[in-house]
Amino acid sequence: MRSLEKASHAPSLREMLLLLLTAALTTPSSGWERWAPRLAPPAASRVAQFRADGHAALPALLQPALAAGLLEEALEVHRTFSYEKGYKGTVFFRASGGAAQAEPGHVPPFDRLYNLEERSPRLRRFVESPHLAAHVAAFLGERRSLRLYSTSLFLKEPGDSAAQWHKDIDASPIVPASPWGFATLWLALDEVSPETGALRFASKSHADHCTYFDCHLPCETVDGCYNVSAARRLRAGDATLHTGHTFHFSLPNRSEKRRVALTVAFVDAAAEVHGTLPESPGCDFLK
Ligand SMILES: O=C(O)CCC(=O)C(=O)O
Repeated sequence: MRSLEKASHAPSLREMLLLLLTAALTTPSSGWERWAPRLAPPAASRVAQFRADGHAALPALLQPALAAGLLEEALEVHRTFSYEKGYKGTVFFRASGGAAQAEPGHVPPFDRLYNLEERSPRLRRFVESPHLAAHVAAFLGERRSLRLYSTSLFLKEPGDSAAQWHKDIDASPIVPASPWGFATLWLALDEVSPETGALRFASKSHADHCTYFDCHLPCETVDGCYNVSAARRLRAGDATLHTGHTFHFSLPNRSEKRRVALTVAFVDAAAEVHGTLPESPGCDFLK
């Protein structure tokens, strides 16, 4: 009798499995952790390359499944806003809920959506992950404390144009304490190749003072001044990192394939962030 009583209180194997399944499906963190993955610390050689050149490749930063999930989320934000409105161009999502079109009258080279985490809790979970910031901080300096500055989706359809030479600092009203106080993580969510619109960087250009406000190039053109990196082939989940002071551009999409990248820009927690850029850039060739 005693043993029967015991048996009636002990859950059967079937009940145990059901309990486990229910727990897995109802725990708030279920599936949630995958959007903020722990990342292995970068190799010292990669950090050294980044410090010397102002840019570096971060192969296989994200698991393919996460890259696919981010792509799906980002495209959903893009679809529900841009495509339903028949709009192509640049959109800033605001925390207040509104979406504002930037650069009225300007024909953009490709679709750019900024701050899309405002429309997707999963994207927010990813871009605000302390693991992601810590990984970037390891490139910028061990003790650096970073905060999220902006995120963007850069979507290049077949036929879309190049992005011209620029430094991200040119378009950002921020004053980091040093060239290591601003960096952009550029995540490939599709295959990237020279044909679909890969990025190219001017190595060591981060070391020369040149911002939206004031620019002194050591010679006449960016290509003439620096060694320009080859266009890297990337798989979904691969990334590159460049400082806000590193000149870069992206090639046009001459292929039949779409190219999607998600960028996450970080600034030094101590950087000054202003509301707007000055009316006219001080640097002639950026006008
Ligand atoms: O994705 C692109 O084609 C352009 C990216 C870019 O200009 C940037 O990351 O600042």
